[in-house]
Amino acid sequence: KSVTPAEVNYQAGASPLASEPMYQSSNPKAPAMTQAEFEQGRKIYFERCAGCHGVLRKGATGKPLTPDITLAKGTDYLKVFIAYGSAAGMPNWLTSGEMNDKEVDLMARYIQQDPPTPPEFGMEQMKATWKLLIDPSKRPTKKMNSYNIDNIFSTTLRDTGEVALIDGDTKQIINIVKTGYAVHISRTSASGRYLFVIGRDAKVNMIDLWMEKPDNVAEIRVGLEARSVDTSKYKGYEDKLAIAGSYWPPQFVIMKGDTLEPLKIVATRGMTVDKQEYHPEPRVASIVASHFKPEFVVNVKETGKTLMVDYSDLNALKTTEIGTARFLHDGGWDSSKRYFMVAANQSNKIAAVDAKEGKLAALIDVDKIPHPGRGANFIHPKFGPVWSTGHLGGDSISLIATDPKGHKQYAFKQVAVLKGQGGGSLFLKSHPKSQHLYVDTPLNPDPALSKSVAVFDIKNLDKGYTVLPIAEWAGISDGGAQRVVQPEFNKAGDEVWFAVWSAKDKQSALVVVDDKTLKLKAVIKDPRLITPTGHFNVYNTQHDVY
Ligand code: DHE
Repeated sequence: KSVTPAEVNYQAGASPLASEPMYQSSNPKAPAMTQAEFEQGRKIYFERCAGCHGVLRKGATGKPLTPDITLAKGTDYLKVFIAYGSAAGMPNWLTSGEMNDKEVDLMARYIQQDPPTPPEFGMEQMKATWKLLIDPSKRPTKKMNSYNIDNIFSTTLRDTGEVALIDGDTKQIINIVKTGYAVHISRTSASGRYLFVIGRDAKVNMIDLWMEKPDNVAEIRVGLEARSVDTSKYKGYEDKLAIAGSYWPPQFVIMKGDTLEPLKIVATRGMTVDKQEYHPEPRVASIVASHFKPEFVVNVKETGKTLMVDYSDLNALKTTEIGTARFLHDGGWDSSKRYFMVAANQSNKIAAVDAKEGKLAALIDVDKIPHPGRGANFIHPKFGPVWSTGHLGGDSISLIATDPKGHKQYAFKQVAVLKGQGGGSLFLKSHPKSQHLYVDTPLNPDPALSKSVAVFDIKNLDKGYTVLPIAEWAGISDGGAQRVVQPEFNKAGDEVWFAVWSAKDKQSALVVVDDKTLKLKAVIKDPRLITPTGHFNVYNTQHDVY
């Protein structure tokens, strides 16, 4: 199975585990390495390789690299692979200039050693990092600012370990809040008052939007590496609980919704859905809160299982384990919020999970490496309500019908495929008030495509798309490899925001487009907006409008 360069770039981000001390057992059969060489190998491994091959090298997007396999191949064979890559998607680390001869030799020897194991992270470790900065009794009892908090955007500043809170009405920065390293997502509590932010280093920050100047009120580290956070949304449980899932250790934790006090940790290690073999490192990918039951929907990547975790009694915890497909990644609700549509990206499938019945509704084949973000919902003139995804591995945009009541014959089938600008797409978006579907292509190797987005007219999907030159509109003179990433609507659904993501030492911007006219509406530039990537509108995130 081949992997595209876009996918490799996407996965090969540095893991915060690079700087963690780890237990190492020596392997007498492996080629000799000095302690210093070993440390360097470990660092490179976590910066370059762990995203695809896994912390324990059991394999995910990339092949397994455990010593039983690598020792049999030997140093010379492994060196060729590392240096020149493979058609299946292994990068050419030497010829691309990212590693030198010495490093290639070092890595070939390193992967024949036993994988070092990062430490576990249980209740004692979590509690030691937990900081209740402002006790709930000392917080405002009403909104103390004049912001229209429903229309605030929380923007990830990836390389500074911060989020920018931006007033969606005035486009002014309200505050730059310190968070974890390389923040991944922001999610809003059921009431819309609190924002939860998670960093790649598994630090969760809780921001109170009622404060005169919204800022952190609590923080905790829930592990050593993580990507997902959400809060309880079922009636009667609004703002009561929060949940965060981690990549390492493979587990999730349920916390108090007003303080982040950790209450219950659950491991995700276990058997895979297909071969039913033990996996020691099943990472927690997307998590959402159900609107139908007091449940969190937890998607476990390497086992290919969706866990419906009933939070009504944390001691007698009931979990419905739904077999879906490997390797689960990102997803979102259909417009009825009954079906969770999640990408099993290495199986090229979308799993539709029925949150009302607690079972798999369908597994739908799509193109190579679906990557929906939360996906985009709209009403198709013929097929009724559809949910859509773009792909990292190709230019197609899949429309999947999601209305088994009104459009039974189409339900959970891929009913149409649109041709977009190209592969390397990460996110797409529409809005109930909009007639448009916006599709980004930030990881496409062609700068013309990574700097622009495609817009489809929902009423005339056959007409093809219009291209919006978003990066050009940002008017950044020093150029560089800007990537336009993630369409996100404002609360009213009449404007769409995009991040123009430049290198850390270059100017970035946010570009706002008028949804009716598809014309430029505003450019937000500020020296503090360093490497903006994801951005999350409070209201739309709170109500799962996308
Ligand atoms: Fe993401 C969502 C994991 C790289 C921006 N990303 C997610 C989710 C997961 C995930 C599991 C779903 C969270 C949820 O809904 O609960 N992302 C990973 C990776 O493992 C990966 C491939 C490699 C890594 O090193 O982290 C990765 N992601 C990236 C990026 O390079 C992006 C483009 C820029 C960045 O900020 O790092 C990026 N990911 C995002 C964004 C979302 C996301 C903006 C939320 C989309 C949404 O609409 O909700």
